[in-house]
Amino acid sequence: MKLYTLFLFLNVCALPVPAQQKPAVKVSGEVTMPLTIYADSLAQWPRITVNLKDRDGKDHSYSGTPIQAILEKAGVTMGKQLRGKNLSKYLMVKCADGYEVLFSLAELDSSFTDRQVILANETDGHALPADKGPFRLVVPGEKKPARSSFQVVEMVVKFAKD
Ligand SMILES: Nc1nc2c(c(=O)[nH]1)N[C@H]1C(S)=C(S)[C@@H](COP(=O)(O)O)O[C@H]1N2
Ligand SMILES: [Mo]
Repeated sequence: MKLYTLFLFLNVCALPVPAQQKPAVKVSGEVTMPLTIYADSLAQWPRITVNLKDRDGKDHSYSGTPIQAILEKAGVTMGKQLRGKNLSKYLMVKCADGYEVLFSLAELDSSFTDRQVILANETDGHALPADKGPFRLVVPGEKKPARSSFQVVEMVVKFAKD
């Protein structure tokens, strides 16, 4: 009888732990090291601040990690490796509400452009509000903020060719 109880207990212990619902951004696809970035781990990454006008033309500051640093860490072909066939790769950014925006890798690489696209978690010195956060892709230097996607949950790198 006791053995049976122990058996039951072990079975309960072996039940899968429910998946954590911690907000995160997954980086996958044409990467050598898939990553998951959690809200509390963004502090470990390099940080910069950029400005972005909102849809009403008002300036706001956003702080976060350059997207290039994240892609490099995941082993995406950036920098010297971004040539030849690799120039046909894109980054698709996916959001909690289904919004999706696309970038060619060259748009995000400092050997092609001075523009610094960041994965931001703060605006004007505060954490992003719930409806915009915890992560927003901030794309400075465009005429409108339509590609500055909020509630980012996934970033996928793929070849545009099949
Ligand atoms: N996830 C998500 N991000 C989004 C959108 C959206 O519908 N969903 N709209 C975009 C558009 S069209 C604009 S103009 C800006 C608005 O950003 P703002 O609130 O800072 O002005 O958010 C962009 N980011
Ligand atoms: Mo917009």
